[in-house]
Amino acid sequence: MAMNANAPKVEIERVGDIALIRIDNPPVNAMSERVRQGLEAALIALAADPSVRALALYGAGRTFVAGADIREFGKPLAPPDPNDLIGRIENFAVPVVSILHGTVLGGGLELALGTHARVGVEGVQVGLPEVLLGLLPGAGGTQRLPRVAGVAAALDIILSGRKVSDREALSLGIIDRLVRDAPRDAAIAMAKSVLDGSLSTRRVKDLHIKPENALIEQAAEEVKRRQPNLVSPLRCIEAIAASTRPLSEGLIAERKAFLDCMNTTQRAGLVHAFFAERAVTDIPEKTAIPRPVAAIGVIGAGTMGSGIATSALLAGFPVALVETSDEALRRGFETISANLDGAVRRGQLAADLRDRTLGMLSLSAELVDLDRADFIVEAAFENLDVKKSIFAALDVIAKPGAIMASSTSFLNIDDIAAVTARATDVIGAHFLPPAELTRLLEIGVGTRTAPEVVATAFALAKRLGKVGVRAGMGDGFIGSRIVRQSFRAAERMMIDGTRPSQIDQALERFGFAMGPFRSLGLSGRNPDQAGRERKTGQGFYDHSQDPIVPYKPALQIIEEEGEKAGIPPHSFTDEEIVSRYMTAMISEAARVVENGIALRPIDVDAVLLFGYGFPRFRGGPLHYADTLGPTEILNRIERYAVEDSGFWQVPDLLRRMAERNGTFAKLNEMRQAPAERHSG
Ligand code: 3H9
Repeated sequence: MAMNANAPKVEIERVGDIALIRIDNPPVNAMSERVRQGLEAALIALAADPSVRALALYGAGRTFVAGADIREFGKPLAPPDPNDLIGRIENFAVPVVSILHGTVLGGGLELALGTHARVGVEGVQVGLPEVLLGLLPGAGGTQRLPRVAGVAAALDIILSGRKVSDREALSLGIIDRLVRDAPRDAAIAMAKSVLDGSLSTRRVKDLHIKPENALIEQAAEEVKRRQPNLVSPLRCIEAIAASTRPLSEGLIAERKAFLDCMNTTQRAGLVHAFFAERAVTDIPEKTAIPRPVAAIGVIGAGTMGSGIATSALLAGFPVALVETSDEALRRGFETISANLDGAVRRGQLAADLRDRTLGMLSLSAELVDLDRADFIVEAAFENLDVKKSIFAALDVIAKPGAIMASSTSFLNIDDIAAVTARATDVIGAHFLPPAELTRLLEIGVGTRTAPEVVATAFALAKRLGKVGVRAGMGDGFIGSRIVRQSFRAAERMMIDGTRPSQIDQALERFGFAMGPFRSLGLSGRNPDQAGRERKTGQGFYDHSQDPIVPYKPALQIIEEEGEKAGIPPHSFTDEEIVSRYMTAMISEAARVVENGIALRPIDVDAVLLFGYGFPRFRGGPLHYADTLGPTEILNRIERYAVEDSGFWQVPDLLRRMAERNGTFAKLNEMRQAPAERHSG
């Protein structure tokens, strides 16, 4: 989109005795330095104009202000300070109304809370999502939201970071009225309503707050229990607790907590994760035109196939599901029904739409019934011969232009494509279990895959609400290959005499959603498979207990194996466990970047964050690697290599980075198309 970078970000328009202030900073009207300067200049000019009787503030484009400009984080805050600006609005002599449309988040809502009345345009969502970025609302949100909505609602909204719907915002008093007009029309109409007295105004700073000490304490206890690693939630609570003091004092407490959080590595990690989700869409094929996709086909009704089918149904697609036997189809149908019930419980699917959604599913034991699907995902057994025979059959059945995807995690897409006469239409679509929930979709691009087929897979990922990440061909795509290597490091520690449960606990304390052995035990989520795993000694936990406990026979086998190998029992400390596990993960990730399987380090981060439960506040393995520095990682590998030089080898990329003072962040910048680099 062509944009004039020098165009004013804030403009005044006079309509009689009303002044409209329009904020125009695409794409989301972030409150950047220039927007703040523009607002300040406009307010100073209007304050000096006695003919102005009311102000109305609104946003151009798709939304009112969606927050502070996240790209300015980590640098000193340039003037004017948002608090001064919002104070200037709150103290303005004539009434100021704000018109809220789109997603009014963070600094955007804080700006609106400084105005004397807030009018929502239908469909607006409001929220203070700073906690999701490792921060707290730093421009009065922790002080003014409790004043309008009460401490309980403020705790809920600020600690969850969730988006509040238009109706809820109205009922909580965050907005005063809902209208249907376009923002500029609403601005004129509402300023007139203020002047004729039909829309009342007030200054939020003057509102009385009811102290809720018990609620504050309860929230703090809960946060300590549920999010023991995170810094900002407790600081949010501390700032909200200060809201019972006069505004000027509360704002000082809020700002101190805000700046403390701004300086944490967690904030940097969470902001990195925010941009990672968006950076992965920058692919070489982004200018290709996606093919239309109206119907989905899924082959395989196991946990994976059923999860993929559920995901597609939830996104509104009709789905044809194919399996070899009626029995397998029946089980698939039950799994999908149960998945949809889960979606209803989570509020992801309206209860009254559940049956209709399930009705979009058709079952068949014949591949020919995929003849109408535009995008077919094969989720059969992970075996090249099985996949080849399916793709050879699909080649005959699928309609021209249909995309044929394999949900393989390790097999080479080129080998699968080779059995068809349309290798350009074959692609990898690696979903992660549980596929109806996990956000990652690794898109494996074969040597011959056509650009528009890649673009279609990315467009589909977006429609499924997933994060598509491009992976080139190699031994395993990005995620499974990296995780296999870190798992091997965990196995080595286990063979050396460290209990799997201890390894899991150390990594869970580090922030992983689940330790490697625990996730292995769960990978086959149906009881048959878990039972088999246990019988073969591959399961490390007894999942029949709640909470699950280490499975004794498995531990016994491990100890016996260690004895046979003549290894004395040895327990690594938590710190050593994390160090070895992460070093193995980072090394393999560096190789995946080095040989081009991942486009950039940030793509690897996205894969681990959105597919493998990597702690978001650590930003991904390669963002975390930068916090250690390449020399430290290199030293660790060399130290471990003394014990096992076959496993621990320094990737060339890391060695070069250590020599040249490089970082993965710099590599991200270098591999970004020049026109797209953030200006800073
Ligand atoms: C804050 O406000 C602090 C204050 O309390 C205190 C101050 C003292 N800044 O997501 P999309 C970019 S903290 C800069 O694809 P959507 C985004 O990177 C902030 N850039 O669109 C993308 O760029 P690109 C609190 C931003 O329609 C493009 O805009 N606010 C910002 O799916 C489009 O974004 C938040 O945390 C930003 N604030 O979703 C809100 N926001 O095209 C964060 C977006 O180059 N933002 N961009 O990849 C969001 O949640 C979503 O972007 C939003 C739109 C819902 C707004």
